Amino acid sequence: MKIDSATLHRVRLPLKHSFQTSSHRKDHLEHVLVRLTDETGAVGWGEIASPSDPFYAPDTVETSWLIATEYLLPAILGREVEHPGRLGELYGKVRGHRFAAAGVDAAGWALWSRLQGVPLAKALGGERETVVAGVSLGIERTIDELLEQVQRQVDAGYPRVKLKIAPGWDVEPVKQVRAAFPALNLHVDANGAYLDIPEHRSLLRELDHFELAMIEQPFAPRALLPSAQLQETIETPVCLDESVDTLDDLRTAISLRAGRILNIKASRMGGLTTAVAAHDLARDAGWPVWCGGMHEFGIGRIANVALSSLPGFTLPSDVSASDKYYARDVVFPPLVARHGAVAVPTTPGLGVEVDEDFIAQHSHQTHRKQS
Ligand code: OSB
Ligand code: MG
Repeated sequence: MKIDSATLHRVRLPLKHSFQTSSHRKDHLEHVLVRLTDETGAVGWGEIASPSDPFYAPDTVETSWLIATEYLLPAILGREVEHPGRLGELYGKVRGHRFAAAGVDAAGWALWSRLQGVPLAKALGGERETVVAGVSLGIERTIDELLEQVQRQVDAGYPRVKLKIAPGWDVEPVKQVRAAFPALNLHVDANGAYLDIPEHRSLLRELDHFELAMIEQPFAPRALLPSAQLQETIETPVCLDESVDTLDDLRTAISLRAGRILNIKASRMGGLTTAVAAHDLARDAGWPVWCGGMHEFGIGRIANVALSSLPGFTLPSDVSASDKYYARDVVFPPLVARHGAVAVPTTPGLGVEVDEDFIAQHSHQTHRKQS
C-alpha cells in the first residue's frame, strides 16, 4: 500500500464517570484520531490515546500532535509499504513518543487489513471470536461509593474488576471489596505509586492476603529490581504496565523476574506490531498477558479487541463496552459487552463504521497532509 493522505483530528469527549488514578483525576479525554488513505481512496483509522498530562508516560496530547505532524506523517506519506509491520522502519529514528507512533501504526494496520479484505484480528494472528472484558475502577471518594461502582459493574456482567490503589487507598478498600465480593476476579493497579521503602513494601505484602489475581505496577516504571524483590516475597503475581515500553524492557523484566504477568497496551509500546511481538515473547517465557486500556474511544478500543483475540491473551482485557466510558462513541455500532464478553469483528479492517460527522463535530484541531 502507498499512503497518499493523512488527517489528524483532535477530539474531546466527556467521560460518563470521572476517573481518579494515583496521579490525577480526569472527567474528559482528548485523543488524536489518525485517518490514512491510500491512492485508491481506501481509509484506515487509528487512535493516539495519549493522556493530556505527562503523568502516565512522558507523552502528552501536545507532544504527540507535534511528533505526528512533524516527523511521523512526513516519514510515511508517499512511501510504498508492503506490510504494516514495516511502517515503524520509516520513522525508526524517532525515539520514544510511542503513543503518537501507535496511532499511526494502528491506522496503517486498519488500512492494510481493509485492502486485504481480512478482519484486523485475523491480520494480527487473532483466533478468538469473543474476548473477555474487565473493568478498571478509579479511586472513589468513599469506600461506599467504590462498593456501589463494583456492584454496578458486576451487575453489568463483567467477570473481572480492577481497582486503582495508592498509599492511603489500598488495604482498607481492598479488604471491604473482597468481603463484599468473595468470589470476584479482582486485581489492583498502583500506577507506580509505591516507593521502595519498608512502609510501602509492607502495605504491598498485606495485599497478598486478598486472593488478588495480580498487583499491577506497584513501583515506578524503571524500578524493576524492587519489583523483582517484591515478587519474590509474595504469592500474588506482579503485573507490569508502565515498566515495559519496548521488547528490550520485556526481556529485561523476564530475566529479572520482575513480575509474572504483562499488561500489553499497543499505545504504550508504539503500536500493534510491537504489541504482537511482546505477546509472542511473553508466551515463550510463560507469562500470561492481557490487553490494558487508555480509555480509548471506539477506534482504539476495537483495535484492542482485535489484539486481545490472540491466543496468549488468556486474562480478561480492559476492553469494556463504549457505554462504560462515553455517552456516544466515535464508531458504529458501539462496543457492547454480553455477559462480560465483547465480540471480535469479522468484517475487513477495523470491522466497525467510523462516525466521521460526529468526529468532525467534536474535533477542535485538524491537520491534513497529502503525499
Ligand atoms: O494503568 O491501566 C492503566 C487509564 C489511564 C491510564 C492508565 C491506566 C488506565 C486504565 C483504564 O486503567 C483502563 C480502560 O481503558 O478501561
Ligand atoms: Mg495499569
